[in-house]
Amino acid sequence: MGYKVAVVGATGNVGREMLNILAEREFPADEVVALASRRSQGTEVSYGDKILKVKALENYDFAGTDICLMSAGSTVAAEWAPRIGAAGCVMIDNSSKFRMDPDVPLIVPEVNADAIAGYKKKMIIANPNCSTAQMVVALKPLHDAAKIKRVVVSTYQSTSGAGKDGMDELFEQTRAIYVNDPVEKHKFTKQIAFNVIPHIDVFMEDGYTKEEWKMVVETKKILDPKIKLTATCVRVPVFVGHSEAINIEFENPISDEEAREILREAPGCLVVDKREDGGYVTPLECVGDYATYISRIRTDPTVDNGLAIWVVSDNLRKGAALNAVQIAEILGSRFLKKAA
Ligand code: 11C
Repeated sequence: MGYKVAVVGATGNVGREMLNILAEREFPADEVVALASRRSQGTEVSYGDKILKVKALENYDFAGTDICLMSAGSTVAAEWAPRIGAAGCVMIDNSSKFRMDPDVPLIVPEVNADAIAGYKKKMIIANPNCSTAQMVVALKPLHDAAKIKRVVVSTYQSTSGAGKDGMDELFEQTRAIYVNDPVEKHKFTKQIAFNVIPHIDVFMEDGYTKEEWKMVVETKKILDPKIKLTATCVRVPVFVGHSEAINIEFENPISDEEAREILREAPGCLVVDKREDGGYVTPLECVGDYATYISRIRTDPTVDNGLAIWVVSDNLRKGAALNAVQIAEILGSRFLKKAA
């Protein structure tokens, strides 16, 4: 007997990818239910070669559902978490609502899969922010090898991180510029077409943005609270795929060649680092893939034991849907143990 899985937010960018990945990876589900707000009721979404009709979340009874993949934002997650848990269903939440709750595990399977065991306290497991997820996949094997002291990261984040509206705004502004129409701004505070915007999520009192703060606190919770990290998060005119330029300072010596060999063997990582024209990965090339790609591995000579790397991944997949499905797979095989 397999699992009954509900995907909440099934019509969104991430919800659709959750359904794709459940099917692609042949998650042992007897039944998959697509849920969304009443507005989307009846919308058809793909699950492998099947078409599912979206049901309204508000009418759904979670009794009998084993796992809920939630990608409907913090408000919906907070409202539904107690009801979902009370029905005996484990919620894997993609929002930021529960990430820093000490009673909720925050998981990237390649880094801290064992912490999933903590789900029993609240029946919730949190999925990290996309920019954190791909970064810690690359940092973990290097941390194990040479102990990271400090990280300086600059991100180049695609518009899909801001949802379908963000992607539409990039498309519409680009079209408007080519046909000489007025450029309209709705989702982003400045024009995103042919531009970059050093601002993701709200500003905090110290001048950092919440996206930058999330990278700090989530890395500490997932990987190691002792790691110091500073981030600058930037939105770029790319549809899918987040990129990150990361400078790492280690406690112990590690050469670029050692780092390359370690990353080649590391789970979830794919090294493409030819030190020649085009011998690196760009966001366009990572779309639809599972891997976290690592390129441009080189020594940072400005600090003792320093490295610089370039990390690219599909933010809708490893940054969201894939990570959630990987968590569900481990939850199923190690804890719920329902499927054969
Ligand atoms: C972005 N990283 O690119 C954000 C999207 O906390 O889950 C995901 C926000 C989050 O805009």
